[in-house]
Amino acid sequence: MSKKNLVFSGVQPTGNLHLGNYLGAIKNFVSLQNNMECIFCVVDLHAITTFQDPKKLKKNILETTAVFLAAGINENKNIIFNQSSVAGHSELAWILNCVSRVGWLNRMTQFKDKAGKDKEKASVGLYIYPNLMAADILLYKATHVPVGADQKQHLELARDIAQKFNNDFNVKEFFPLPEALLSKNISRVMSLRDGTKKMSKSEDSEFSRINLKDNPDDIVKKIKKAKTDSDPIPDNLGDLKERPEALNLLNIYSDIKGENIEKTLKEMAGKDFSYFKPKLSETLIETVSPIGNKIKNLLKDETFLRDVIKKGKEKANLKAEENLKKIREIVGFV
Ligand code: AQP
Repeated sequence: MSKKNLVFSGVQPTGNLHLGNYLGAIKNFVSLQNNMECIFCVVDLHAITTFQDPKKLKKNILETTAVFLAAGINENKNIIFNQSSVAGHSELAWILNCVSRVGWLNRMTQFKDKAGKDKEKASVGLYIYPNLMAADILLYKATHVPVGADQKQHLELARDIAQKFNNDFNVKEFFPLPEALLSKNISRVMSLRDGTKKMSKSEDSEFSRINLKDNPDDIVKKIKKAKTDSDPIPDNLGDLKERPEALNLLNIYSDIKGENIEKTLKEMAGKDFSYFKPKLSETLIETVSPIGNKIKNLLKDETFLRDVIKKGKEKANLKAEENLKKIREIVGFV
């Protein structure tokens, strides 16, 4: 099957973009743009699956656009746009709602985590979110999707939906089966307060995450307060099995340095976290602060940011409409 490679990925404009979003996904976007055609989307339709204050949502859509640009995504080479501006996402999502199965959605662990104990009160949108994610990807016939490990299950569902659509309508290989591209070193950045939970925007404690807009003082404070234990750093990975917080900090350090964790363990073996933490803060400040400063500067020029997503929308819409025309025909719409 010789299908043209195409990357699609999205980030929700729900504020507080953090180190997990950057190391798990956005950093990967930046390297992929050199070898593949890429579409990067501010997924505002996903954001409203939990209530968003309309004023904050507008601000966050522009801020997420600024994060893409500040991280190094080239807006001329790639398509950057917001999801709600291309109506095809919602149209294909409805078609795929009718292809996807209730039993498949019931297995999605993110819905269980996000809906919590009172799932009767969660929005229907939150429940069918994975079908919309499948539509986002398949609308462009994307072949590769860079995501953090938390999205892997949704991507497997997108493959199942694509396969079922191809079988149901007897259009072999119409939709390519998209592949997840996980970051090699650290596909899941954990909370700084609890090494068994992922770093997340919605976690109440600011001390659980490093935000991309944090200033150097915040970073130093957060790393100082990050949970660890009193044992020294071991010389092998096996000894970190029962120490999730220690493993997380060492993983973050290694990923930012572009080294594997074994090399970090060689360098740090026998040292205490009181020695390691200032080194980690320094490394984080070198990487995060320039991105944070660029985000803050870009936010001063709202007209430019609006222009970037407007141009992106026009390019994305052309591609979406071309595929949708065929999809409507396959489904039997007149
Ligand atoms: N902790 C993480 N480690 C690695 N990757 C992560 N991603 C998110 N958190 C981590 C990846 O970032 C991309 C964009 O995520 P998103 O903002 O669209 O949604 P999310 O996964 O729901 O992000 P959050 O921060 O966890 O938000 P809340 O708190 O609202 O649930 C995705 O590729 C994701 O895998």
